Amino acid sequence: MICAVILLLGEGLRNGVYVSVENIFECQLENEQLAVQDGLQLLEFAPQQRPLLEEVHEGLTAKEKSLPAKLHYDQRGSMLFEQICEVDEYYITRTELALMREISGAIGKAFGNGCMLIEPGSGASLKTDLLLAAMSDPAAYVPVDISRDFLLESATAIKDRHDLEVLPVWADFTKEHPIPVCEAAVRSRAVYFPGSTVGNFSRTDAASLLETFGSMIRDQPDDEQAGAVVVGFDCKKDQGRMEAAYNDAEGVTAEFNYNVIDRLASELGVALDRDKFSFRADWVEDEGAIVSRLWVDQSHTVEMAGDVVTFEAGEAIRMEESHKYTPDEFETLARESGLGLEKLWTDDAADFAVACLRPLSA
Ligand code: AVJ
Repeated sequence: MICAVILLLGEGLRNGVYVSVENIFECQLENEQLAVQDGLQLLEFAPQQRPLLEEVHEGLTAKEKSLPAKLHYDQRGSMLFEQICEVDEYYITRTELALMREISGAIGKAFGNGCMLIEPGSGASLKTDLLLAAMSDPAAYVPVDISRDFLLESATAIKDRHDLEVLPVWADFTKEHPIPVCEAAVRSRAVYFPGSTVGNFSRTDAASLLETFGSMIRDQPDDEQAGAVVVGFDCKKDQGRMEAAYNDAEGVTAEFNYNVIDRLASELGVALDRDKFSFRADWVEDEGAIVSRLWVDQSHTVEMAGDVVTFEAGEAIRMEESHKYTPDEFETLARESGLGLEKLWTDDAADFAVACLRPLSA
């Protein structure tokens, strides 16, 4: 249970505990606050978020309609995603976990002693547990997430299972944000970005994301060595298998998408009716991605943000992109972001890959 009492601490302690990396990132430090909750020091760097209704209206009035993929992950959506991970067709999660069981020791070695592990996106998954257990004398675990509740939940879970400093950061991990300073000496930092979450970003956005991760682990002014960025991504494979993974027979993935429609109605008063849409995910060759869409079955209009928006039969709302890469394509992407491929692991069938990247010298 997350305690409702939040204690905001004063400026002095904040500066004493956390050092903002102003030299690396231009942070808007006015936004930054330190809260203590459940014995966790939470660095709050709540980003200025656009009003959701505005973002939704813009997406649904664009030439090609779309909704932000982040809308999938409310409580029910996260539960549905966990169910997706269990369906037969969705190979990603089980393949990655089996692979991590094999290679976490090697990744732990690559990180070395006294490494601070930074995980963008609330993690606390079994994969994180494996990695932390494989690391030698880790300095701290730093989960970064935009959902304060998920962040505190995962930070607490890790704290319960591992004996190390846990320093959550409430921030949008796609934007530059400060990294907390921990009590233990940090010899290097590593970023762990598993789950093929990188696939949810367009190629261009994925490149700038990797660049941001790279800037977080580059040589630090003190004794720190340059660290590593470890990314799990889904490999290109037989089209039928990729499409089946996102069109599961039980319809869990469809429900995961319809849930977004229900949320718009209940949370934003945007009265979309799920029965007027059909879900389908398709491989789009020139994007190198599975694109999930809700297709409009019958033309209708919906009021939102003081506007009336038309949905024409045959058009679609783009819900999510899941980009896939060959190992070579991923290496090229990393290089464009200033990162070199040190090591790449895959399962025997080469369905899923984990890459260990290091900063290329400038
Ligand atoms: C969590 C982004 C990796 O794209 O495969 C699964 C999300 N969407 N089924 C993916 C998802 C539909 C998933 N990622």
